[in-house]
Amino acid sequence: MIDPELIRNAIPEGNLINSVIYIEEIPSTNDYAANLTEQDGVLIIAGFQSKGKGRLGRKWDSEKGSNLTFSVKKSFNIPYSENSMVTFFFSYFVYSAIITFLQKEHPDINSSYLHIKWPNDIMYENNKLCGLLIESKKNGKDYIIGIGLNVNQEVFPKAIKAVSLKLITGKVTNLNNLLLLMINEFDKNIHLLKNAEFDKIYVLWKNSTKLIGKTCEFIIDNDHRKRGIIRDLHRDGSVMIFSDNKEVSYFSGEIRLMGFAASKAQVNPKIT
Ligand code: BT5
Repeated sequence: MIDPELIRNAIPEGNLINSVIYIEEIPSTNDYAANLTEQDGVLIIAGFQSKGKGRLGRKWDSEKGSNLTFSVKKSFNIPYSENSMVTFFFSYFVYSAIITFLQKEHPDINSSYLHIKWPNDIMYENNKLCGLLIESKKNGKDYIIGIGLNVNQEVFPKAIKAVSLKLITGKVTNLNNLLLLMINEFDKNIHLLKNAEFDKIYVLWKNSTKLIGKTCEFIIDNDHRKRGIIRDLHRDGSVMIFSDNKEVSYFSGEIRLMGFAASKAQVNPKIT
């Protein structure tokens, strides 16, 4: 169970989070954050979301009290054209926090099976462990970073190919410790975003994907899908798919990998 007092007392001061709101049950932490007048550095945690949101109108379903569902509301002074960096930053540092957790608490588990799937899913092999929903205003400054991480949930509907840390490790994880580990990971590295070190962020993110060269079905929308090869992941956030003898870049859509086989990822590259 989340202990909001413990989180408030242990949260690193200053760089990222100024206040912590815990609510037992709300429709969506992202929607709650959007309606807050307070702008900068708010962490909103839900015990349960009755209408958790995914991207493109999809749903995020998470069992009561078992998982982490939270949002960070934060302003970043970066050009709108670079807004994919916020996605890259948070996806990468969620991924690296999970790797740190697994290596420290469960060294027997193969953390190299973790990877980021475009645009911002954290996968363990071919199953989804964590999803991020990042919403921004056109001014390019105000962001809501919503994170759903499956921690102690053991049963998921078959159709969604989900996994949790409990299913990976066999052990129950303390939600407070894990949340603090993630917030510390963001806080420790937030200077990369603040100092516009975009090349570094992009390389970290790109190196933690395992997609380039893989064959996929690319779902553009309900009526359009293509089979092709993933050629590149661009700095602007788009993915380049080679299909029908041409390369086309897409900013939204979904990748379904065909015959995924995990290969070793670059784990925790050094940040200099
Ligand atoms: C995402 O969307 O993966 C973004 C999820 C973000 C959730 C957080 S929780 C805190 C904050 N407040 C919110 O309201 N949302 C954010 P997308 O890539 O569209 O994936 C959605 C799809 O993932 C669904 O259509 C299902 O197929 C699948 N899915 C739903 N719940 C899942 C779960 N718990 N684990 C794995 N997959 C799930």
